[in-house]
Amino acid sequence: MHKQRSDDVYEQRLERIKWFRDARFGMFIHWGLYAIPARGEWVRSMERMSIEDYQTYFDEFDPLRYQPRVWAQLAKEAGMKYAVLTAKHHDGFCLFDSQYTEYKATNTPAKRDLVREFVEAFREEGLKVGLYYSLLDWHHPDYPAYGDRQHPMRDHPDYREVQHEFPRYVDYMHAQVEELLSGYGRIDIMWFDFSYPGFSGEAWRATELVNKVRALQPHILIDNRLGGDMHAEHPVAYAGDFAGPEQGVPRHPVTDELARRLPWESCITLNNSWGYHAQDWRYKTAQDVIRTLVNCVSKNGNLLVNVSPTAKGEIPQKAQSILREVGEWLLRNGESIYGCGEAVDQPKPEWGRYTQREHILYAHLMEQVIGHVSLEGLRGKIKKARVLADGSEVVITPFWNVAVDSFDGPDDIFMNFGYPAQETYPLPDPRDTV
Ligand code: H79
Repeated sequence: MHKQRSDDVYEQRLERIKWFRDARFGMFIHWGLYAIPARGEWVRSMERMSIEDYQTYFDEFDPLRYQPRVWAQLAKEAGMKYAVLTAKHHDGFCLFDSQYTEYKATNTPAKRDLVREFVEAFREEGLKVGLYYSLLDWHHPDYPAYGDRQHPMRDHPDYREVQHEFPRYVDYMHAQVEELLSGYGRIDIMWFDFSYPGFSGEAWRATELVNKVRALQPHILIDNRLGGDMHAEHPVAYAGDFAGPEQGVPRHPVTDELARRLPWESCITLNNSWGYHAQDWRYKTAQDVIRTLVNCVSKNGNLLVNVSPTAKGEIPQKAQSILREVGEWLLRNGESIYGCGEAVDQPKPEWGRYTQREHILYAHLMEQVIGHVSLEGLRGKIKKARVLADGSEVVITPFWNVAVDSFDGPDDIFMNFGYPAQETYPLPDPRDTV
């Protein structure tokens, strides 16, 4: 009986999450007042700034070159299929015109509902839209510093004397989530961030919250940061639709206690900051991003890559050029990413990774190989092999225990290891023994 219910929940999620699995690659956007100090989105906490210290950024926030259509076009060029914008980050500043606070973009010199423009522009470009909403709120007077280990005011001498009514904050938070999910059309992802151990789940009245979310947007996907254990055989209602590892890729496909595959999404920064950081020049290369994307897909996961728009509303040129380069690769190799997942019964090969869709196995060559690429365990199972990027034939040599022998091509594939155009080989029908 119980088992039946659990299976239903699992199956319903599989159905709901289909587009997400197909999409595989999305854009995270961290944008807010912290773009002005330009030292990352945690600046208020790290530098122990009071609300007053931070107020100057509110008073001058004026993103004159904010054109979300330009962001959406970049996301498309990058091959991304969805985007998630910080409607509110930990500093409590709302990019949307909330009726429940004055701490919002419409009250700054920007005078615009930045979330509305975002959802409209991204939808217009055919992208799915998600909203990030911080459960932490360092601005709201009823949000308790004692629950938040990194609250900017936590050690402030006067702070303990301030009267808090935490339930009022939770009401506020619920009301804002409802506002976002009823006033902005179809929202595809609700990305809550985050819970501390012991300050999670029902502390947020999470069951009630998730029920409201699903009532307003039945198709919506919810991340797993409200709390609860996604991996349980019978997860609580708020445990989420997908796991959300941050700044890393899991070593194996993510599974629950019954060893069933769970959807997941790794979110990573492009340099080392989420919010705009003017001095952070340590960007990943396009190759890093491509390899990380392949890594995720080879384990059934998605990749959400962050961009950090400036206070003026532009995505830095460096980030743009990296993402365009990734998009260039995806143009020729996207078939091995979108709608693909882990290879059935194929362990990770020595030279790279496999992804698979139905009967096509994609071999991503990521390491320099001398001589030949060994396709262990596939002897006699490959009908034919082609270079995905240009369609050219790859010679299979059964002599070497099933190997793709080196060959003279327009570009030697083994010199081109890992990047960019020719790393991917479709190997049709591995399960059809010839
Ligand atoms: O929104 C982004 C981050 O701001 C938020 N989640 C992503 C998506 C987040 N990152 N880390 N955390 C929340 C948990 C807190 C980490 C901390 Fe720290 C470690 C807080 C203080 C030490 C990271 C490093 C933030 C400041 C320094």
